[in-house]
This record gives sequence, C-alpha cells and structure tokens, in this order.
Amino acid sequence: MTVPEARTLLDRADRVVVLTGAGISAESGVPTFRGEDGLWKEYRAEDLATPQAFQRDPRLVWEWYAWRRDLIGACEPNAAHLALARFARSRPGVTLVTQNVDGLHALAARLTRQDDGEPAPADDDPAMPLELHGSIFRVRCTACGRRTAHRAAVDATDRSTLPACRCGGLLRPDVVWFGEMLPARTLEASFAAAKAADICLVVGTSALVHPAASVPLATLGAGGDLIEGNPEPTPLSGRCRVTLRGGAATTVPRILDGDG
Ligand code: BV8
Ligand code: ZN
Repeated sequence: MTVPEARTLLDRADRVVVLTGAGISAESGVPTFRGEDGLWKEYRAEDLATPQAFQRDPRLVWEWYAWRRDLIGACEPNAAHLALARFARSRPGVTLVTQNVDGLHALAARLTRQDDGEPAPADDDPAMPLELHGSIFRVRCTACGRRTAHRAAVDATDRSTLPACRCGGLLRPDVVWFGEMLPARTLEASFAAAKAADICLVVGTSALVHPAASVPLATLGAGGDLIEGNPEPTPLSGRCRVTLRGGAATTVPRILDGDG
C-alpha cells in the first residue's frame, strides 16, 4: 500500500521539498556516518569534523577528508539520485535539499542533462540541490576566505604538504563542521521551500543533526506531510504519512518514476 499511497500524495502535491542524507549515497558506495560500516565508527565526529580539530591537527583532519575524497571521487550517482534529478525537472515546485557533501546530486543533474543531449545544468537548474553542508570537492582559505573547486589529490603526509592558497593561507574543506553556521542563504531557501511544501520527502537520513533535521519539521508545522525512505526507523518515522522501508535506489525510483 505504501508505494501507491506515496505516489498519490506526490501527484496531488503542488510543491515538494526533498531532504537527503548519507543513506541516499550508500548504494553508490559512499559510507554513511552512523551505519554498520559508518564513518564515525573509526573516528569520532568531535575528533575530526570540527574547527577545533582542524585548528589542533589540520594534517589529521585533511587525512580523513583526503581518504573520503578519493573514495567518493570513484562513486557514481545511483538510481535514486538520477530519479530525483528527473523528478525535479519533470514538474514545477520541486526543491532538492541535501546534507551530503559528496556532490552526487549535482553529478546526477549533469548526467541526466547529458542523457537528454542537453548542455550542463545551470546553478538554478531544479535538479541542482541546495547543499546545506557544503562540498567535499571545494576548499576555502583559512586566511583570505577564497573558495575554489578542488579535486586534486591532497597529500596529508605532513603539515607542509597540505593544500595552500595563492595568498599562502592553509586551505580547508569547504564543508560545515559541528558548531559552525550553515550557509545562511542556503538555509533560508531550504526552510522557505519546506514551509511552502505540501510534501517533504526525507531520504536516507538519521534525522539527528540540526538544523538540517528540522527542515521536514517546517513542512509539518505548515500543515504538510512527510514521506520517509529509509531501511531503518528514525525520530521522524512516527510523524510520516508514509514510510518506505528499503534502500533508496529501489524505493525512490518506484515512487517517482512510477515503475514497479
Ligand atoms: C550548528 C558535513 C549552530 C561535514 C556534517 C543538541 C541538540 C540539537 C543540536 C545540537 C545539539 N548539540 C549540538 C548541536 C548542534 C549540532 C548537532 O546537530 N549535533 C547533533 C549530533 C546532536 N549541529 C551543528 O553543529 C550544526 N551547526 O548547529 O551551528 C551554531 C549556532 C551559533 C553559532 C555557531 C553555530 C552543523 C552540523 C553540520 C555537521 N556537518 N557533515 C562532513 O560531511 O564531513 S553532519 C553529517 O551528519 C551529515 O552531513 C548529516 O547532516 C549528518 C547526519 O548524517 P546522515 O546524513 O543522516 O547520515 P547517517 O549516517 O547519520 O544516517 C544514514 C541514514 O541512512 C540512516 O538512517 C540509515 O538507516 C539510512 N540508510 C542506510 N542505507 C540506506 C539508507 N537510506 C536509504 N537507502 C539506503 N541504502
Ligand atoms: Zn587565501
């Protein structure tokens, strides 16, 4: 019953906001944070994903991010990312919001354009996500603040081999760490879309980290409904109209492409 119900809710909705977390990229081979093979298992968030950790030991933090960049760089968007990109373009009123820093939604936006023989998507393409926590393939200078795309391999063997800005400042991953503010415009746009949405589709997040995990609550607070796609229950599950227990690469195409 859940798939047809989810599809009916989405068909009836004028506006849909989608919030994704690490789980949507799990089937692409990107480890989640808290799962069995979770990233946080070997490391503790406090040890690595904080400005204090970077201040204390930039080499160790860069070692973790260099490892993740190598791993993520070899991953492809899966059927869930691709179905969401097509869905966002298939009708007005869809906003994609992601907590992920892996860039797989943006890559799916590009690949689906390529498939249709179209030019690369502009930044305002509906299939391009609002990235609440930044991008692992962008760096920011700790001295002058300059942001640039950066996919080159990072040599984290020594403090002296870490990436540096042309101003000489040490570069850091341009992601949001614990205790850091999220990009204001992106956050505002995400909550505005959530408040205006009839449906918030929440895929692959443990819904534990705020303010991202409050995006679906904004839809609820404004009278909208939640649909959750997650093999496990989360703090949001009890408040969802429909919960799809399964992997995103199966459940998301089912409710969006209408097949299966
Ligand atoms: C801020 C980027 C304020 C970096 C990340 C107490 C209460 C409320 C809040 C707080 C609190 N104490 C501290 C806080 C604030 C803190 C927070 O929320 N902490 C939590 C732990 C309680 N938040 C912050 O610090 C934020 N900033 O609040 O600033 C402020 C105010 C004033 C002045 C200054 C600042 C910043 C948080 C951002 C941290 N950065 N990532 C990087 O990636 O390296 S967080 C990271 O974990 C993710 O980005 C994501 O947001 C978050 C949660 O991870 P998920 O994506 O949900 O992944 P997870 O592994 O947890 O779950 C995976 C899910 O997928 C599971 O449910 C699983 O079942 C499912 N799944 C598995 N396989 C599949 C699947 N689903 C579908 N298909 C599958 N195949
Ligand atoms: Zn600089």
